[in-house]
Amino acid sequence: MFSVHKSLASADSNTTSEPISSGCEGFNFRVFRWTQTMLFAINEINGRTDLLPDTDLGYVIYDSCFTISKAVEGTLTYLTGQDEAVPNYRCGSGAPLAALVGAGGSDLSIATARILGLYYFPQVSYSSSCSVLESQFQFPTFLRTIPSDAHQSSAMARLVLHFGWTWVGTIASDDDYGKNGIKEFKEQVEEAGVCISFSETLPKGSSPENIQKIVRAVVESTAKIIVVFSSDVDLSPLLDELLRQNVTNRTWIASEAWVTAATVSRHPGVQQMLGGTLGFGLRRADIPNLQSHLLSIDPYDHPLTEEFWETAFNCTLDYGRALRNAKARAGLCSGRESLQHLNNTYTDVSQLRITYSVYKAVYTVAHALHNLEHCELGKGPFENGTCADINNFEPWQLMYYLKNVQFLVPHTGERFEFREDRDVDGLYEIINWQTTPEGELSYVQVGFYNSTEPAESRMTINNTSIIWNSDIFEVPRSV
Ligand code: TCR
Repeated sequence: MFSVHKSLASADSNTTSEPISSGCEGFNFRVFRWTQTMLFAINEINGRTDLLPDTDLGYVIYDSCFTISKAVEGTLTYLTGQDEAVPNYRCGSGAPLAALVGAGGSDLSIATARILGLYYFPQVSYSSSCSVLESQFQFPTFLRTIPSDAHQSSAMARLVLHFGWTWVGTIASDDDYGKNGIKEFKEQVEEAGVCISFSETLPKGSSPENIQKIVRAVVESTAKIIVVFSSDVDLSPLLDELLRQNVTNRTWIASEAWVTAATVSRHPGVQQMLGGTLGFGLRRADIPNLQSHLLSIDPYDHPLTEEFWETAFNCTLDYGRALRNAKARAGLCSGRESLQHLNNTYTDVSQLRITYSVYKAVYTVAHALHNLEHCELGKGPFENGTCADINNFEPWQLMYYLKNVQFLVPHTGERFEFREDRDVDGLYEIINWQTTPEGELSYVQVGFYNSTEPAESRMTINNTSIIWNSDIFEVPRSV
């Protein structure tokens, strides 16, 4: 489950006709790359003779549209295998359903995990990092390949204290991710004597008045350090307005969800405003062959690939539809356009961070299934040493194998396993946005954070390699 679209198309709330499930809008190229990475990993696994040799993985993709209701609807459709919300996951498709990879943001995963938890059905999330999801009591079958934000909030607090800043502003997205991330950050810095100049919440959906209010808070405050816990999607409207009003001379502290977001850093004219940004990114990986997979997709494969193509090339694939639909884009495309020359975040494999997390999530499920399939009768983990049947297992049986999975991730060699609490360690690169001679922003790693180290040595940061806002080397003051 991926938020391939950024929002619901306007929901009609009148009740004079039968309500229908709303469509979605705002195609997200970055998330589409994650979706294709899941397919890439599944292909890779199905081609292997050492991992699940006798079983092929299948998939269904649900678009959660950055919206809780879509995530819930998708989960129910997935469990029922039909368009009715009647859980009956044994019958549906014939092959047993294994696990949900998703659902996107934490607010969506919290909703889906509550439903899946009822059936003890496993969910492996690649991007839901909210610390609330740590609760095994509330979310018994939730696992993730991204670290909990408990680590990131501590890391941010440590960063602020490291530079001696005592007066900062905060901005959070209006969801579990932003609110919890900022709350935990604030608790830690306030305890250390830092004062919060302002605390603003970004609106979901369009709300020019709220955006103006936040801009005013930023402009009027003397705090020059602003900590933002938000995804790029929710942050963009604010940045547009700050840019319009030419608000510069601030240092921005970025949470993982926007620290390497091309939608922000490649936005025309942001260098002045956002140069010098410091933030936390997941560790980057290289996945050979992923790019050729991304470039080789067939536009006619699926409605999503079709929409991807039309959005990317700003054209219409189907001549008949172009004639019928006045809203269709003007130009026609042939389906043979070259993705290679498309300068788009979809084909950019230089920042595989969440992408790598998706890759690991798929492998986690594959290895769990492999171990389930190759269980030895009499030595199995279930009652009296019994095993589960790969063609007809129960969700809790797969859950057992997921919790205990251990493997080396292909290509990177990283050793993967869940900790006792089903989370992974908090490892982050500290990233600084520096302007290149060509006038573009580049992401430069200036430090590292490792939650498994003792407190004193968790954060290493190379002060002299940081270039601050307005291209200076001196640490900005915020008192
Ligand atoms: N956790 C966020 C969602 C999110 C995200 C991202 C969205 C993360 N990283 C990158 C888009 C792009 C981290 C959450 O809600 O838990």
